[in-house]
Amino acid sequence: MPLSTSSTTPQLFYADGSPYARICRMALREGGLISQVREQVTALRDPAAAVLRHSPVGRVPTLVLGDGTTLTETTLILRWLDESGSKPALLPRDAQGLAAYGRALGLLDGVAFWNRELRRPEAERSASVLSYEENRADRIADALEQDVANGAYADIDAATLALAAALGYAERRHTVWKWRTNRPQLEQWFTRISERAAFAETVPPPSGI
Ligand SMILES: N[C@@H](CCC(=O)N[C@@H](CS)C(=O)NCC(=O)O)C(=O)O
Repeated sequence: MPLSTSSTTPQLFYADGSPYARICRMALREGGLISQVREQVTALRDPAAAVLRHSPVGRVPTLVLGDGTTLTETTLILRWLDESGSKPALLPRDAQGLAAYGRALGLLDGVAFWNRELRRPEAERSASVLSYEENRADRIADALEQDVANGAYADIDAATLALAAALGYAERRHTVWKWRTNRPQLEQWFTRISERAAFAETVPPPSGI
């Protein structure tokens, strides 16, 4: 399916701290579609946020197509990129690839939830949520340490981009989690992926957490 002409260029709404939007931003670069989609920064959790003019969901990533159709959810946007000619294709087709993508997204969801709890005033934080999410992140990262040692997350696809976004988020916006400790394989993997232009061009600002 060819992409739209310039008057109807699709717009990808993102926030520079969002790891989900970063998956799509890296995907655009890795898949050769960056010149055909306009990236548009938006505020979040703000009634004046630009993205709210297109979607009541108000989250990023949000992809607004030339005809006004609006896609939310990272995986659905990756699917649209694949159908629009992303090379390489991003969404895995086999069960192993899907499992790897799900595992990386599970890590990202958990860490994002943990981070959200830390952004609440200290008196409102739940110690049990913090502890549960830290344990979940460690548990998944221990499994990922083995996966990477066994050769997983080697291709440029949704699984690899999601893992890069999750660890990149931990690195800059969730530094309370010391994910590198006792995980040399994951650390080496992260060093390698960090060298890619798609990664370097989308590094999020630090959050202070
Ligand atoms: N399940 C969504 C998650 C997206 C998400 O949580 N985005 C966050 C930024 S990292 C957001 O837009 N938060 C603003 C809000 O919740 O209003 C996806 O896969 O795209």
